[in-house]
Amino acid sequence: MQKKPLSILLGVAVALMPVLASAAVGLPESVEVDKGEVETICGSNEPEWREAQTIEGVKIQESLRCMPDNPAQIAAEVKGTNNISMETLMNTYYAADAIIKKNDMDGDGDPDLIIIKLEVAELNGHSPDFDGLVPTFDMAPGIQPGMWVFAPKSRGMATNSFVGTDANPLLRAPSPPIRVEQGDVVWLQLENSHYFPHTIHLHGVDHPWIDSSGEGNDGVPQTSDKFVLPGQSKTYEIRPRQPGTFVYHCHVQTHVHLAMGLVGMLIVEENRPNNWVQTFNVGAGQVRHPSKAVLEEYDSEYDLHYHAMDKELHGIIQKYNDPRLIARKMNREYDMTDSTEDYHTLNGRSFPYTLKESIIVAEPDQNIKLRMFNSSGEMLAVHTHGHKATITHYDGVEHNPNAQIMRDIYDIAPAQRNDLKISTKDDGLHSYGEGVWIFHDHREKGITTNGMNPGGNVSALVYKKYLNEVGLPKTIGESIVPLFTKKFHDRKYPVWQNIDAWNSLGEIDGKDYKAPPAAAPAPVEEGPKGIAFYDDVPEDNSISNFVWGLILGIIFYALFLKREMIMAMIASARGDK
Ligand SMILES: [Cu+2]
Repeated sequence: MQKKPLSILLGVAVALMPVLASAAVGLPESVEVDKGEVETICGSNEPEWREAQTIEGVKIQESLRCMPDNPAQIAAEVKGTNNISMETLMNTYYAADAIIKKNDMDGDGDPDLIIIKLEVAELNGHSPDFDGLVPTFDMAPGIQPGMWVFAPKSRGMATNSFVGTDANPLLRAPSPPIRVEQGDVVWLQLENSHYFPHTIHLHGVDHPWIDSSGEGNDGVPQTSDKFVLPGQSKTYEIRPRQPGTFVYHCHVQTHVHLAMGLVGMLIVEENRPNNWVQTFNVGAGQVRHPSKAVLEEYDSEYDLHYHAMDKELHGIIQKYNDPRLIARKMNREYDMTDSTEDYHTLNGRSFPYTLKESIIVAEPDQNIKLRMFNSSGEMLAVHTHGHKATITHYDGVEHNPNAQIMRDIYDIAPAQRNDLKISTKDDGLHSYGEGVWIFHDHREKGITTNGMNPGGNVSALVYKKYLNEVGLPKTIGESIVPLFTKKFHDRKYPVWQNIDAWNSLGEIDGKDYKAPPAAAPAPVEEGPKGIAFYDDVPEDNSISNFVWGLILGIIFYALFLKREMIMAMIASARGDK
């Protein structure tokens, strides 16, 4: 008699099991997420800027990238702002005294006294006038870290126009590569247009410790130099006896001032007759007027400046305007030893913007000179796809030509420089042939932006036949167009949405999350045939599961109630007594 309630309970439980099981596999549906607006990728610059041309007698190489340099600006950089027409000068943002070149002291056809003026600019800083940043420089779509850079002395406003906040083209990251000729008398004048003290240290460049007037000339406040205070200026005197790829950087609170961007390449070109070198290479990348010595051995030349940023440090100048507060936050509260590099850049930008400015354009059987510089806080391991380059110079000093080695990974310690020779000879060693070959840091964090991939310092060596008419690589993989959205860099973009015809890997709404997402449909066209049981299962699983469970429950319950009778029947069938 007591068995009955227990039997009923068990029966009900069995009957409800399919319903519970159905609830557990009831998965949220994939939803399609709006991917936001794609930027105009190319087309902001004048197309004729990409052509090979001669301005003011200056030969300017072709530049097939999507955002080429302004040729008038290159003419000013080669001839000096004092030796060009007013018309050419007005086509640039240079101040009239930004680059003065004169005095052919050795009579070899090029000027030997070079006066270069540098200012200090803040990019993406807090505006005292409105709730936004100014002047703005985009590292990637919607990514605007606060930075300080050395910039050539410019004319007019810091912004491009009255209506926007975009920085004028001379105010940008990285601090520009500077080129001088071996033996030149160079006066590098720092006009401190910033709110903090700074100096310039000439790293690796031959320079006397004190200048001709007995003042410090090494840029180090603790040993030789007074601070160059806001509004002051100071001239560093250089007469480099050795050529090479070197560095200039601020030496005040170096750990943060260098990380903020006050660091650039300083290249001393070998002395040759009639050698007018391109004093600035704003934005780095292709050198459109290579020196005589470079052209003896190479078809083209590129400056590749790698830098990395901790968003916490670079956010400080976006929160405060008062220099006293910024000094305390940056130099007393911020702890560099706890920092993490979040942004990894090549020539001031991250992928995909690197494809607009920092591609290397090649043709078969060429020699290309790369000058690589690492101003990040960690070791880099740059890898070239499809090519093994020869390392010709370390830190500006030529490696014994008989001992030069070829690699496909180039390790570069912080502040180090590697000069590379890339040969595009298709022999399976130097090059594997034509294509769109990326080159990137092989520390995996180097290919991320704020920890998200694709991003970081990735760019590409592109053979001319794989470049389209606006200067973008003709890629044949997944489309890169969606990466040119703020939404992607704002982490709002689904990882795999629309990669398949079924849109099986869209997004689900996290708030209603109940169970793991459904598996992708198996890539078979038809399911197994001929099993009537499966074919007859209705589409709606929860109702059919319930009906089948109920029938099975009733059967089991009936069997349970009649168990004695059934056992007796079995016994009699077996012939038991
Ligand atoms: Cu400084």
